[in-house]
Amino acid sequence: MSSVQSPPNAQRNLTSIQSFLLREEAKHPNATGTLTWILSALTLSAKFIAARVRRARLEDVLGSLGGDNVQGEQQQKLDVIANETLIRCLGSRPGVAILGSEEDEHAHVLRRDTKSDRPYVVLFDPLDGSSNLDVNGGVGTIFSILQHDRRAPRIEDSALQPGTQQVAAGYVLYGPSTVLVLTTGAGVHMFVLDPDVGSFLLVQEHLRIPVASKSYSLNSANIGTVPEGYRNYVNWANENGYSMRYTGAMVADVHRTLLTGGVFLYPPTAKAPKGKLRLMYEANPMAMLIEQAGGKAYSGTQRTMEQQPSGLHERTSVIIGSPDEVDNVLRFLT
Ligand code: FBP
Repeated sequence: MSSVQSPPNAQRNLTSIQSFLLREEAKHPNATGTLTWILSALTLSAKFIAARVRRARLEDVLGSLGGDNVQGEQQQKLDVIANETLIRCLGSRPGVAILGSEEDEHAHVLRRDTKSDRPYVVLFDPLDGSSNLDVNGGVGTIFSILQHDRRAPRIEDSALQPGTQQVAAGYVLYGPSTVLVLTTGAGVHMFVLDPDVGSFLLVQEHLRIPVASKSYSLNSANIGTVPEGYRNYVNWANENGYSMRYTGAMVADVHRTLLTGGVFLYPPTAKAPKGKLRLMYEANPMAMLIEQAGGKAYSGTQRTMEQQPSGLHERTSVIIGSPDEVDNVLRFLT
């Protein structure tokens, strides 16, 4: 009789993300199952992308393609691979009317006949922080799901809804382990990919962000060109024993902030007067997750998710994290 004890977690939480989603779906008698379909397409994409990221150096898919994407940023080979993977997985699912990607200038309109049902809009950043790839740093996929808005003047404008309209949001962090964090509006839940089983297993339900923690995260190289209020906040935090952590990948910095508390900031800068991060597929989904976990998310002094978007790739400033720490930043901006 072998004496090797399997770790308690594996015994307790043999809940795959599929069974978790079906359990959540069963709580909504009018659910059509389409959202579950879309979320399973996203988890399938994450497994493919995780495998490619893991083998990137071995398969020589690191580095840039030499061209820029619609954001004017160097496009990494894996940006394109991740983008194509998501479009192939989501594109085959019924119920997806529109896809919007950081890597593509225009939204992909997959369905125009939306009279019979209410399909969804899926927006995503295929590989956030991709400049970290070459140095084996954490990178991730961020996604936001909205219901299609038939009232939109042009069908692709259906995506331009405030973050408060999101029905689901999440991210995948491709780090030492592959972690998926998800909300469908009923709390925040964390899954880890078991590479042996090939399934995302539930490891924590109803995550809550710590109310306060003396830690902030921003690119301090920009401190010279951010508005004065942010500089005053950073000086105050440094004088009050705060630590600073920054990886250069929003997914990794927000994940750490969700688990250990603190605040992540990307203020307006001289280079990016509106902020660098994208509202639709970076700031809004992260805002929904953090608010669902008891935190706060602001752009300047406005709640991020209340902003009315005007374009798929519009940028915004970000202050996101523990409620008390976000309040500490806002004190210096008002
Ligand atoms: P993409 O990699 O998806 O373009 O995301 C932008 C990003 O890399 C964020 O993940 C990160 O928070 C930020 O830019 C880092 O910017 P900077 O290098 O200016 O600090």
